[in-house]
Amino acid sequence: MGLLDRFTQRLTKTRAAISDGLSGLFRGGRTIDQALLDELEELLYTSDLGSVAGELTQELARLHKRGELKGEEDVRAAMRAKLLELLDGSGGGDPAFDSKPYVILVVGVNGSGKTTSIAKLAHRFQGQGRSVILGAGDTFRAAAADQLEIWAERNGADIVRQHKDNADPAAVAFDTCAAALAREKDVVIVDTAGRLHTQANLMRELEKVRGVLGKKIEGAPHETWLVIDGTNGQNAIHQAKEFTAAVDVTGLIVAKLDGTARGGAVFGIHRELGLPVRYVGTGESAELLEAFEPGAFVDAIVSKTVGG
Ligand SMILES: Nc1nc2c(ncn2[C@@H]2O[C@H](COP(=O)(O)OP(=O)(O)OP(=O)(O)O)[C@@H](O)[C@H]2O)c(=O)[nH]1
Ligand SMILES: [Mg+2]
Repeated sequence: MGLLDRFTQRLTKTRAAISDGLSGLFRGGRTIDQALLDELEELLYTSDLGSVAGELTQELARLHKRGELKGEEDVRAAMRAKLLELLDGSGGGDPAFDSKPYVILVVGVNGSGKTTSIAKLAHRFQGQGRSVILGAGDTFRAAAADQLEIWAERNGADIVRQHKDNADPAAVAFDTCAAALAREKDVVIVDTAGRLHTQANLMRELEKVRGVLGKKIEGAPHETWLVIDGTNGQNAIHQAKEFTAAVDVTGLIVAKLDGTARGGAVFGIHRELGLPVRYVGTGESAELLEAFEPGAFVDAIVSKTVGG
């Protein structure tokens, strides 16, 4: 099954909101007028396109005035073009892996999907024949390391952790790098806490972890990926900005896009943060992480359901 089919199958709620919503608007042979465009705008807000919704409908109104928008098919085509334009430069996928070990630091607010996404990344990279070692840098809760360890044991990935609450995450980062070098691992992925007593503490801790990684391994972290909870839609953008302001984030992972109609937030997220979307999470199990591809994503949520 290709990526478009997998997206279509997993992003059902966002697809229902946008694609099926569009079919609904045109039911009964309605023609395009301002009322229809207003309803379309509302529908786009529902799927969390935010400021993009107004922009998109203005563009459609402009095309309609020029006589270039005759019916449903034209609307879908114009939406597709505009949405693709909004995702320009957002495409992600795997990094170059041009260092060994290649070090990836994963950050994000608590509950956003960091640890799950790390398990998925490790699964993906191992499937490509790379050896992976995980660093349980979320030392705020011992349970976080347990979660990662269970997964690592099940999948034969190495893990470095400490066995007490509030251990020093910088020490875990140090030990993980040392183990990666000694065992000649290809990829290091370091988990982090999503919450500390204050946001300032958290950002200071992340900087310290980054400093340790860079001291042990030249150029590390080679990537710092911010995990965003896709179900939080527009709200996630504000939280994400706190991270990107404090830490040099190089890419995004938008998790939980399967469970939400708010997948349209990806457009605002990319625009507001100006970062590539490397991957999206489309479910809880290890293989449900997709390299983000704007064309397939837009088609999956905008194209007409065959026979629908
Ligand atoms: N449906 C779905 N659930 C997901 C996805 N990614 C993560 N989750 C779920 O979201 C919840 C939180 O995920 P975690 O990976 O523990 O999040 P975290 O950022 O590590 O959380 P903290 O360690 O508490 O900061 C878990 O119940 C995951 O199963 C996804 O792509 N789809
Ligand atoms: Mg976690």
